[in-house]
Amino acid sequence: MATKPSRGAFIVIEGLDRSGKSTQAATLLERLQSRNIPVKFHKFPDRVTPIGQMIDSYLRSKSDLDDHVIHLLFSANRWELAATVEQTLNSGTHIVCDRYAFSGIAFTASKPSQIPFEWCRTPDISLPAPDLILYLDISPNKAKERGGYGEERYEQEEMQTRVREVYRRMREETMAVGSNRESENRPQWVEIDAGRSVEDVGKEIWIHVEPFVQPSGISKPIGRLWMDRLPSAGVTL
Ligand code: DGP
Repeated sequence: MATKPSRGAFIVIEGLDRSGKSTQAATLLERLQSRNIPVKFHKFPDRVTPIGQMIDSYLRSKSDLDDHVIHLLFSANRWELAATVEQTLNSGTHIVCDRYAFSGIAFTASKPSQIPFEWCRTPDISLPAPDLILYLDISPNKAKERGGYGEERYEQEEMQTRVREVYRRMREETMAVGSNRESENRPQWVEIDAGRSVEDVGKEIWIHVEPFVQPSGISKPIGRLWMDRLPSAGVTL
């Protein structure tokens, strides 16, 4: 029987639309469950909650909202589950999560309204931080060839090209070596070539995930996203 780790690992899968995130999340869950490793799955946006239903309606172009408003709803949708995420991790269960705050920045900052990157980050500051981000990289051209493309609002090649650029910026930022405590606690960002077969991508994902799901667990406390981006000097909150 598998022993419970000190806390579970928070593993996020990110990428462009049709990069294979949902398929890979399902494969990863199966792998973990077949080894009796405790794991829970989350997907953002969670379209079931009242906020999620508003997001769903927007994504399917059944309603229209100001770009700032929908951005804040996406963020609120993550905050709705933040306490549950923490409880789950602290109970020793791992989390596999399909999209998170990185999608929030990537998609909003890529819109023609040119909302600044830093504005997009702000509402998600201090959310529970993932330990590992698996970024499935695919060219927008290749993603377009995959089934179901174009059904929802953001599934256009030009938009996805900008989204990819913003993801690249976040990758560089996350991987940059900093000197302060917050940066030591930053998640690990792994870029995976998602243009390959489902099996090959799945195998590579497992190589990166395995060290995070050992029985010894994760010993460091759950991090908080982007705390180093809070205004500091002389500001009392
Ligand atoms: P999915 O259910 O994974 O297909 O995602 C739905 C769409 O919403 C997809 O085009 C990516 C986009 N999206 C996901 N999270 C956010 C977010 O936080 N903000 C914005 N603007 N878009 C997001």
